[in-house]
This record gives sequence, C-alpha cells and structure tokens, in this order.
Amino acid sequence: MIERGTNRPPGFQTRAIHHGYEPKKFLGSVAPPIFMTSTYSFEGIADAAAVMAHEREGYLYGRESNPTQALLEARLANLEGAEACVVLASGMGAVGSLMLSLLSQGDEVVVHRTLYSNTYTLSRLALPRFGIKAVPVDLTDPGRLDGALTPRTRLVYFETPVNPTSEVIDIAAVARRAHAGGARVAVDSTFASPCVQRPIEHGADLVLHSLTKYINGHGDLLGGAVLGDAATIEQIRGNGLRYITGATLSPMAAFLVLRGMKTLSLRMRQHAASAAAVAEMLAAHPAVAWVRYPFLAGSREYEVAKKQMSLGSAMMAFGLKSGFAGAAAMMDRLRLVSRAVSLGDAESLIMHPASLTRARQKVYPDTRPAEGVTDDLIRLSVGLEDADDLLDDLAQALAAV
Ligand code: 7XF
Repeated sequence: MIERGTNRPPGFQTRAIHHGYEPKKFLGSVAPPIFMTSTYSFEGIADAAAVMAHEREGYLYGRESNPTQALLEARLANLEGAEACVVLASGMGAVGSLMLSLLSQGDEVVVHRTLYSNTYTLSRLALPRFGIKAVPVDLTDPGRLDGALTPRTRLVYFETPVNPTSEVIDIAAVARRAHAGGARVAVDSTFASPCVQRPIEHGADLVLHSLTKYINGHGDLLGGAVLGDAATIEQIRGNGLRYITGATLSPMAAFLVLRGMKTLSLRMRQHAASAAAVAEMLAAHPAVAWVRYPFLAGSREYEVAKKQMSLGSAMMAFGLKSGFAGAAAMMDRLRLVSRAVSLGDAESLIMHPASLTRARQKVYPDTRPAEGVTDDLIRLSVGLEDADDLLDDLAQALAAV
C-alpha cells in the first residue's frame, strides 16, 4: 500500500495541466487569460528601468515576451526538466534562432546526416553563407563523432527519433563524446515530446521542439521552443528572437498550445498503442520490404530507444517491395489516412518524401533529399482514430500493390 501524503512531487500529467498557473491571481479564471497586447506601459522612467534590468517582473514589448507565452515557457521547462525555455513562432523559428544565436563565422556544427528537410537545407545552404561549417555524420554510430570533432566544433545537433527515417540516436553516448571534445549538444525531440523522452536527463544541453506537432497535438497552429540553461535561453531570446529572426509566437497560439498540452500524456499513450499495432501489421505484410519504428521488438532502434524513450511515440518509416511506384499507388488508395506533411495530429498523416522532393525541385532547383532518405521511404504519423480503422485502411491500400 502506497502511503498517501503531501510530499510527493506532482506527476507529469498533473504538471501538464497546472504547473505555473494560479487562478486566484487572475480573478479565479481556471483557464489562463490570453494577453493580446503588443506593448506594455510603465508608471515612470525608474519603473521602466527596473523592468529592463530584470529587477522587477514585467514586460517591455511583445516581440520579446508576453505573460501567456511566459506561462507556456514555464510549463514546458518544467515538463522537459530544463532550467528555462523560449517559445517561438515555429519549429524553424526555433532552429534558426538557436543556430544564429550560438554560432559565429568560423564555427563548426556536427549534424546527424539525416535531418528534417528544412533543417537539412539550413545546414547545407544557409549556414555556409555565414561562414559556419556543418559537418554531417552518421550519429546512429556515436563512435563516428570522435573523428568529426575539431577545436572549432561548438555544437552537435541531431533529431531523435530522426525525421523522416525514425532512426534512434543514443543521446547519452553522443553527449559523452561531444562533451569530451568541448562541444554542446542540442537535440530536436519533436518526434517524441517531453512525455516520452527528456534529452536533458540523458546529458543533452539544449532541446528543441516544433510545438506544431505532438505538444499542441491538434494540427491547428505553428510554434517552436528551445529549452536549456537560463543563460543560453536568455542569449537565444536576447539575440536570436529579439534582433535576428523576430520569430515571436502569438499569445493566441501560446494559449492554444497550453490547451493542447493538457492531454499530452493521454494522447501519447493512445498514439503509441496504435502505432505499435500498425508497425507490427506492416512488418508482417508480404508487400512491405522494411519497417522502422522505435519500439519494434528485436530492432536496433528498440535497443537504444528503451534506454531513453518511455513509449515508442507514433512516427514510423517503411518501404514497399514495389519501391517508389508502389508507394505512390498505395498512398493514392488510402481513404482514412490523409496524404499530408506534418505529424503528431489527431488525424493520421502519411507522406512520401521522395515524390515531394522531386516536385519541389521544379520550383527550388537546389532541393536535395537529406542523406539516408531512400526513394521508397513512406513516413506515417499514426493519429488518434480507432486503431482498427487505421489497420483496415492500410490493409486495403496495401492489398492492391
Ligand atoms: O517550423 P515547424 O513548426 O514546421 O517545425 C520545423 C520542424 C523542426 N523539427 C522537426 C523534427 C520537424 O519535423 C519540423 C517540421 N516537420 C514537418 C514535417 O516533417 O512534416 C513540417 C512539414 S514540411
């Protein structure tokens, strides 16, 4: 029998609903207010000076901070186990603000060879324009990091699980090696959410999220976050957000993310249960050549994932024996699963990166598939529909190929 008392710290789900908010400070309002303001007034010049010097709590201007954002930041930091958080207008707003705040001309950043397509493009095309060298390494083998680190390496940057391959990277093993070489580690944990994986507990210095995905969970806004130690987060807010990107999250979006987060652990449990059923069905299907899902028993991913993820989340990659053409044919037959980019929504979403990349090249000739993204790769974000309905839809679409 567990003794009930008042000393036990509240659990994840309780904190996702309550942390950082006291209704009595806001006329008893159980839902937090949305502060729709671009600027803040002061009693006098001395008062303004006190706020600017962080001697009294207060706000100056909406590009830098807002009380609704501040609540979201406090709650996300608490859930992630980070000292501080800054929220931004999108996941790319977070990636760009982080890179441009922490890296300077002559610096090097080691990146996993496969990244979300626009982070990949940032590392390949944008950072070199500013004299920052991005060095791609296959971090699924953490030992490869040693040969890539130089005295100029400031940062080791990767996603886990990786977009779109669903590879899993050993956070603790990479962090040990990076720290020994004097570099910091930033992990984009978007595919997992803090409910499933908290990279700081495994040695990462900084964590990024696209709030657009699981954390908001309802596919109705864009947002991003960077979490870590207070000094670095202040640097990203004070440089990146304030005068480099200006990528501010709107107060309305901050409110909606707070609302979505109340059900984060409920959703992740359902996402993961359905995804496991789908991954097993795909792995056993005669038309399917391969499946990668972090919690697929017996896989390389699972050996690493079980050390750092409490659930498998719901992102998977698979390929059909009929390759590129088969992927297109199968996807066109789906009735319930939506053909759409993005992930982590209530709706199941499926995409085929190779055909999207080919189409994009007509408008952006510089577009390249990230290394490791094969022509046959199909990426599936398993949603919250009844698992049986998803299994039926996938089975009927696969039956024809
Ligand atoms: O700027 P966004 O909120 O869309 O976030 C960018 C981003 C950053 N990191 C990861 C691991 C991501 O997956 C994303 C966005 N990915 C979506 C996707 O892969 O479908 C974007 C649709 S093109």
